[in-house]
Amino acid sequence: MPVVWSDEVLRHDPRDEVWVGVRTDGTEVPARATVLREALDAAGHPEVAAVAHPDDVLLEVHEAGLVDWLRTAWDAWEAGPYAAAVGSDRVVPYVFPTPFMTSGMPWRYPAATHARAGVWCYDTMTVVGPGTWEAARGAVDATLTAVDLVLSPTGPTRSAYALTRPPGHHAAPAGFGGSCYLNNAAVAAQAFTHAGMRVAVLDVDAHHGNGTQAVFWERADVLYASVHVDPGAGWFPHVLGYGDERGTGAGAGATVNVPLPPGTDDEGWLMAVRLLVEAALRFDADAVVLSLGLDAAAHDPESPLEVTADGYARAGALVAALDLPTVVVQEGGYHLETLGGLAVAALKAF
Ligand code: SP5
Ligand code: ZN
Repeated sequence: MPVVWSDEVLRHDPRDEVWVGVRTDGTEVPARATVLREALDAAGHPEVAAVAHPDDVLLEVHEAGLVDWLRTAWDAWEAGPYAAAVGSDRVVPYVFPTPFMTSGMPWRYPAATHARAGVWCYDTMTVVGPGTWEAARGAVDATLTAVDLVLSPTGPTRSAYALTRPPGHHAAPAGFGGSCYLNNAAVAAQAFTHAGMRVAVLDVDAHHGNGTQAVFWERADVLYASVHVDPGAGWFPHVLGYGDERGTGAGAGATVNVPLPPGTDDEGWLMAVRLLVEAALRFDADAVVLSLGLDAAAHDPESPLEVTADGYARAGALVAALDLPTVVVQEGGYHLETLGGLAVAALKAF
């Protein structure tokens, strides 16, 4: 299966992330993309260069305000006094105008550059630096190129893998966080709907993809189905991803969540993956977007799930057996020593 690659994805380097008020080592590092690329190349997957795409599909997924802010945030920060005055080399939000702050009143867009980040960013871990926009936008181009490959009538490929970084499934229409900026998987699904297809987004990242769920919450043409560690057990994104979230309006029933307890191993996790695949069958999907987080693996530092490489291989086989046009989008996965092997295992059956 082709691996769609853009050099741009290496340009985002969080360096550090601010967690519970302290700067800790960034987890979503550029080396993730490098180890994935090398492992997939060694396993014989051909590489295809990402092609630049216009903003139209992206702007159907995200509000223009968020996209414009992301495009300009670093330049605004650099122009401000922040580097010189306080030594800050990354955009980190400081005031969050939550509904509990604005209390239904007509609030204004902040005048200060340092107050703007919190309008769009909902945590302190997802910093913006030089190259963040270019990397996130390059990941969107890789994603749309993968969709093109799969939809091409002359193309020999029924599935393609977009080596996306930064990841995307926590990015909502107007809010980003969880190391995500632009929602690659949602962009892929939206692009498939332009071909008149019903799309199943199957999300096996260890965390609930609150952003993707938000994009399609009221949509009848895109199923969002996710297996993840139970937010009720204290895990990110904490406030969404419960089993009773099923979508609303036209989208009622087109959201499926299977939260699992910390410590769940292959057997329990694969049972949940089977539920996602069955949901895609019931939904009568014409295309699949697989949000492939590799952080459910046992060694991953960011999740307490205990999945093995064999578990990922079997999950890949379950999704591949749907035998539908499929775009695989890379999400989380942070254990650099095992990441490549996990990706190779997950893609083996395609
Ligand atoms: C795409 C994805 O997998 N995002 C995961 C976001 C969850 N991040 C939660 C971070 C919790 C604290 N981690 C401490 C890391 C210290 N550097
Ligand atoms: Zn994750």
